[in-house]
Amino acid sequence: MTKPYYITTPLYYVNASPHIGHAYTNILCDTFARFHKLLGEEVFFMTGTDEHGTKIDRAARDQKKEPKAYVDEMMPKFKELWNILGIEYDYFIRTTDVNHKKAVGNILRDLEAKGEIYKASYKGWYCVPCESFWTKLQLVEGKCHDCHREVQELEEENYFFKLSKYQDWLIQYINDNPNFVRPEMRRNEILGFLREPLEDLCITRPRTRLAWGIDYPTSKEHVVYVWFDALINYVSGVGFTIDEKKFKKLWPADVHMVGKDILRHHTVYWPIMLKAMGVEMPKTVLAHGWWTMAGTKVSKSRGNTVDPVELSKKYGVDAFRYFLLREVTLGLDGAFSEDLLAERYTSDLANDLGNLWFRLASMVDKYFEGRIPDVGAGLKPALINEFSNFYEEVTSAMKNYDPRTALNIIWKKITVLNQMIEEKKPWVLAKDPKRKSELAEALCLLAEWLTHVAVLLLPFIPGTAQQILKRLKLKIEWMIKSGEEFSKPFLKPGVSVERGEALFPRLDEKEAAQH
Ligand code: ME8
Repeated sequence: MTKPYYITTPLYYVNASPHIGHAYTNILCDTFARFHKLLGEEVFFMTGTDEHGTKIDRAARDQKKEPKAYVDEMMPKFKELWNILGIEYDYFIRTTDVNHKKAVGNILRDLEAKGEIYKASYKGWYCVPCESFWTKLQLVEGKCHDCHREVQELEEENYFFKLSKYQDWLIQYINDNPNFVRPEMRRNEILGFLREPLEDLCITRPRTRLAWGIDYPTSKEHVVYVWFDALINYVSGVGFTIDEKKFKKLWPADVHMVGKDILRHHTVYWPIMLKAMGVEMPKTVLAHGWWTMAGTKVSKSRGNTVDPVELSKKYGVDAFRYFLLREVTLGLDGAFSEDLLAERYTSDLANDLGNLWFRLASMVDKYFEGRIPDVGAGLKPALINEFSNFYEEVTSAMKNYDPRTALNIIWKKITVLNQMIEEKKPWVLAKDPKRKSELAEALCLLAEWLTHVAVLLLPFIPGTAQQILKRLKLKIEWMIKSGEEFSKPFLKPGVSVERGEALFPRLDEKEAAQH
């Protein structure tokens, strides 16, 4: 039995509502998950929320709430957004889940028993207003890393995880496994970082300073550092130390999708934690870039967030998904502007895809009473190759984690189909009864191609792709297991087509309809 494709998102902090950045990561993962399902694979897609630590504790206190009550109130905002955006996850994990907490305790006990953890006195620099503890290296000109205010030296007892012991192993591992850290520029960045000696990682906080965390299993005075807790979700969510059968079925993850901001946690701390635990490495950590506005990262702390719900309402979920997937190459930063989104909507979706559907359906209506003409054995065998090349190209881009290229290939085809209409001029053929079979063949060919386009669009813009297939009376639960299967015609001869409303109404009309 082949192992299911296991894909994860980061667990988002619940101290603010999700914004376009969080939406981007989840849309990427959803698209890959759907693509692998389309290929007939079993998929396990996990997302969730990171609910412990100083940030959350402080946000709760600011609102005069208990941390647990606060996270219970905030978490549903994420589920609601995933629902709106059509994110089909299989499991939603919260770091406050009982099973997760159990797994963290089990792992720590085991690592302590193996001698991977030690207790030591820790000197650091503490910023009182930020309630943050910094190492000397993290200070910025001797001041707090975040707020640049004065810090004071503090000493406290903590538990440490032996990161440094595994530095040489990690460098070797990253060198030997070119797909472990992607894209390549991030791999180089991490190898650069590893040229400096690694410090052991302080994995606890004294309860007197921070009580909102998972209990450290062997000391009542400490709670677990939020990152050590959160990273474990990738294994606890699939049953590690709780349900070994499930774990064996799903681990290792095929890909941890993350933003470049948390690359180091995922490509230094996490692999070393797994190595010390004696657990296999995930196949790939893939770091995407940032959405920026006016040159700065969109983020809750900078207060320049873009609301995905508003944009999805205004342009439609598929247009929002399409824009994020098409506008930037996965791995690079992207400058967000609503004008660009509106431009993509009009040019690519309304004009290219929307019009293609509209013209085809109208001609089938007008010349063949709404039925796709039956051309018998008509479609040329050469087409089989064309379908299968199309499938191979798109699939290979997606297997290479490059949804932008996949969409470029699909849109190139859409352009060719629109050109075909211009060249064939079905309205001229229709005037000549002797050319009726030529007309039938042209429309049948267009309809077949559009069907193949729609099938490959299912993972990217699921609502629209399903709509097209529905209008062509095709069932929408697609599974293609091979290029060969994709090469066959999909349409039933003589099927009646439902023209329907415009797939992407003009923006001015859409706006008028919303008021
Ligand atoms: O870091 N552009 O949570 P977080 C693109 N809890 N993606 C962005 C983005 C932007 N401007 N802003 C945020 C945490 N993201 C930890 C993770 S994992 C075990 C723990 C996305 O709420 C991107 O995926 O700060 C980034 O890595 C993540 O949100 C950070 O979310």
